Amino acid sequence: MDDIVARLHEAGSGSGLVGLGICDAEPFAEVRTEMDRRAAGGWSGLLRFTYADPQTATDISRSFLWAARLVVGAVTYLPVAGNPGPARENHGRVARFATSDHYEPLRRGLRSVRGVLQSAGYRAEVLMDDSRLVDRAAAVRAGIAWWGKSTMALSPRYGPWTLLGSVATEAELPTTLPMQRDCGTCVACIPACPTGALDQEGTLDATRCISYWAQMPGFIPRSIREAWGDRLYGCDACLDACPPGQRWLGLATGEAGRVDLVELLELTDDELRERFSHFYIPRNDPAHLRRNALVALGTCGSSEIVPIVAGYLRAGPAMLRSHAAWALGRIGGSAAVEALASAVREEADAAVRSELDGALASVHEGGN
Ligand code: B12
Ligand code: SF4
Ligand code: SF4
Repeated sequence: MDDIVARLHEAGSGSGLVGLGICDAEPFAEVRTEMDRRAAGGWSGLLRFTYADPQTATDISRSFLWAARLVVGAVTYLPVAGNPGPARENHGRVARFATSDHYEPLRRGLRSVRGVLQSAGYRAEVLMDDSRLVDRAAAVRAGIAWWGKSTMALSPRYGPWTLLGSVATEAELPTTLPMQRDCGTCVACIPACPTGALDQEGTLDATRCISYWAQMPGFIPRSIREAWGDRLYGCDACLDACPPGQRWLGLATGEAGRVDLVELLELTDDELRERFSHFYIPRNDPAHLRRNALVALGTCGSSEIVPIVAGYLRAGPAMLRSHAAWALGRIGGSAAVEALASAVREEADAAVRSELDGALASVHEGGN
């Protein structure tokens, strides 16, 4: 077995994995309890993924009866994912994990690990961002990370800047020891969260998390929009604040992840799907990307783009009409007021009318 372990490390590091550990495949009982607690508290919101079936997500034997071990791998997406650079008018920002398909190197690394196991005659299956496994729990048990208060799995060298996955196998490999480390007295991520979604016990209230709303269908609550900033997809605020990740983050100097939102609003559905094919887009409906762009323009939009945003007051689903109204209320100016006032006279949907009224009131209060 030691020989296979050496080959696993060789294959993993040779294909870009920066961490590799092995743990048993016993059910993650405490994680199951934690998921149930979050669901009961309403903190998992309408999350599907692992929350669709927590029992399966925390017990790998329900998917692979033969699984005896999980070989857990990590990649880092820095420094390649770079920095969004200074805020720019009419430009949104993509969180670093999604500036391109950073899961691809992880997929490659895990497949080469699987290859070693299969060529030694063992069954092996790759699980990566899969509903059948809580990746961070496996990483913590396999000793390649510790569980941070931001809920991120942290590693000493890369902090929170990793993506995680596993290979389930029947090979009874020797396991690695969990890491003897924790966040200590640090609480930096908690005040750094723009929406107060984190607490000192390491609970994330997903219903207050910007990253959650960027991937959810429907209307984004106004309180979340207020804190949204110029984000288009994902949020890195609790990762940016994390001291163990600072040194590694400091090496990411290239600019990446800025998106021209006006250009985005002019793309067709097919063009949006193609350009952002590595994003999780709810119901595969690109209207959700336009919605996110409108919310970001509420923070970074200039008065010149009012006609483009105003175009959304009349066309498209109520979700877009509402978010366009909100954005115009924030951008302000006489052209925005005119567009809002004219739309409110014609709007038939009561919820959208209320957004239009709210936007007009906020323009007047703000003295724009
Ligand atoms: C649902 C989900 C989300 C949801 C909810 C996240 C959450 N914190 O619960 C949303 C959409 C908000 C989200 C956001 C993000 N996500 Co996400 N997400 C997932 C997904 C699909 C499932 C996570 C899950 O079910 N967790 C259940 C909870 C209970 O467990 P956990 O927090 O993940 O794990 C910890 C607990 O189990 C804890 N634990 C263990 N025992 C006990 C006992 C007790 C009592 C307690 C309290 C806790 C505890 O230790 C674990 C390790 O930290 C995973 C992929 C996967 N299949 O696992 C990716 C994943 C967690 N996401 C990931 C990433 C990168 C992100 C973002 C950084 C993206 C971004 N920049 O916007 C943000 C980070 C937000 C944050 N602070 O967590 C990475 C995290 C990598 C890492 N190094 O930690 C994952 C692992 C994807 C991957 N394959 O790499 N995500
Ligand atoms: S991803 Fe953003 S909104 Fe979500 S917990 Fe972290 S800082 Fe808060
Ligand atoms: S910011 Fe501090 S408390 Fe939060 S996860 Fe990082 S080390 Fe832990």
